[in-house]
Amino acid sequence: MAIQVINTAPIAGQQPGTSGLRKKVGVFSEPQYLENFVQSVFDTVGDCHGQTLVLGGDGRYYNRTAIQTVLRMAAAHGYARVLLGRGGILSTPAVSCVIRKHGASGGLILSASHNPGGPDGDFGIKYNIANGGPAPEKITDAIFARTKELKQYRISDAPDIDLDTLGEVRIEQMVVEVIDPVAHYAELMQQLFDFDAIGALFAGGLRICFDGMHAVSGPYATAILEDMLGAPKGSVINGLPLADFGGGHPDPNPVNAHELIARMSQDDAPDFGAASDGDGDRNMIVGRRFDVTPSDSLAILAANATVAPGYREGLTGIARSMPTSGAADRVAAALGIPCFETPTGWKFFGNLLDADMATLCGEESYGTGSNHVREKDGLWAVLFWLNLLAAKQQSVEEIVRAHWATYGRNYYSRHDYEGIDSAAAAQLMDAVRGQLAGLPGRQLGQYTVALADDFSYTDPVDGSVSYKQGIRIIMTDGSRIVLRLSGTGTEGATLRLYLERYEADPAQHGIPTQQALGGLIAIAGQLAQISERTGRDAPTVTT
Ligand code: VG1
Ligand code: CO
Repeated sequence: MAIQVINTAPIAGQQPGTSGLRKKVGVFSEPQYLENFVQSVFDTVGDCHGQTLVLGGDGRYYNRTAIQTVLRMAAAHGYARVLLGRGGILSTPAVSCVIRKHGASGGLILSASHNPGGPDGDFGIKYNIANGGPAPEKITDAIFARTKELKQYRISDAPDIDLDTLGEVRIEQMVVEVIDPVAHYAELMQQLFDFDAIGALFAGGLRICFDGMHAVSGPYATAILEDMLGAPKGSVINGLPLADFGGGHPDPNPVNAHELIARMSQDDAPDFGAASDGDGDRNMIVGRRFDVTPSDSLAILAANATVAPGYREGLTGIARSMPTSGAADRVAAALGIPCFETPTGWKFFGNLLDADMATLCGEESYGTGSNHVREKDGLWAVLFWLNLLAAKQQSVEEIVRAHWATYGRNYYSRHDYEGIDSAAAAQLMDAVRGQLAGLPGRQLGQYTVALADDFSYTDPVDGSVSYKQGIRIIMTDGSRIVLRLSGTGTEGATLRLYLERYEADPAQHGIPTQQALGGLIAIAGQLAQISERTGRDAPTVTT
């Protein structure tokens, strides 16, 4: 075994987006593509000697090859130890958990999360820091800057190691410890939730369906829901991680998780349904013939947090991404705690959690989490909901309707226009930006504009500022239209249109969502000339 220094040249476009670097598998497997990026990460984080790195991925195509490369490079940089999930598997929240538990200096997650996988699909890589959370922008910016000047990378010429046997092996001076991907995570969940009460629900006949979507969460859900909590075998469907996710798209929304939605719509539907995404950090919660909007889910968990042993003491604050509905703000106000509004992406929650300014965080994109780790966490949200069902002895739908009756309902929807022309998308955003100054005070349909801006965020902990985080048009009654471009896609651009309207009157809580938001949808379409500029007369995905 020897450490080699290989000459390379900068590769364009290695800029991390909302959540790491994501590209087509074909791009990632080009010579030196992965090596260049990993070298830039190691150069940015500084001296790795004696440090521990956590490594794992969501099992998608190219995962096992990439794991071997990262191991050889970590060995060449002096890491003392790598904690590697068996089979190269670790969910994103499990990586966060293991980093924290073992005092690792960081972790590399190999995943493109909710993006499709397989040889023609996407691959991705993300660096997490010592608190277990995604590297903040100043680090991802520095990594990108480094990719533009890279001349060499360091790698061991050691042979591949066996990824599937628990225990320790060496590469150069570095110990690779292959760990059970589930054990640490399951132990943490046991500390946070009332497993006896949830187990009693299953013993009493509660039926659930958890759709693993052939992605990383299957083994976690099977171990925790079926083996530890006693849910009947078969409660977890599509539980085996597959390199191509079984041909599906592991993005848990009612469109992609159609098998789950079909089951939850049957006459003998289970009482509770849930799905997670490629890397296990998202959650979709479904009742019988009843979908829970992610923004509502955050608000409901916050309002009832003390039912779970891990949150008995209450919350210090709540944080939500800007496009996420204001339902959580109403709960925060009632609890007398602050609610923070951050840009999209989990990296912005890290400082608030570290400073104990927020306990629960959430995004409208099926992401919810807390200070137990520094990532959003799909199965955690599912267990929280089960703990809530156990405490309330009510159905999912009853819990949501009761919440609306108390706090009012924030009607909410997101319209995605995927794979549109990048230049047209940029022009659309610029054209709306150009109108912002003239909007306040203007009457649009039944609404009057109160505020129109391009959201910028000043981190209350370190004072760093992030600009251009999404256009928001806020009406005098609090209704909102938000527009931004996705930072996770790999093909063309994706326009996201977020719509929100608050309704206090319980008699008005039964309107179909798209109808309730019809006025705002029409205004957004006109302001942004969406169909003219995208060439689409409807969104590709509506959630
Ligand atoms: C999307 C979501 C965002 C989420 C991000 C990563 O980003 O909107 O809320 O944090 O994906 O989620 P964007 O830039 O495409 O809107 V995951 O589960 O793909 O890591
Ligand atoms: Co994800």
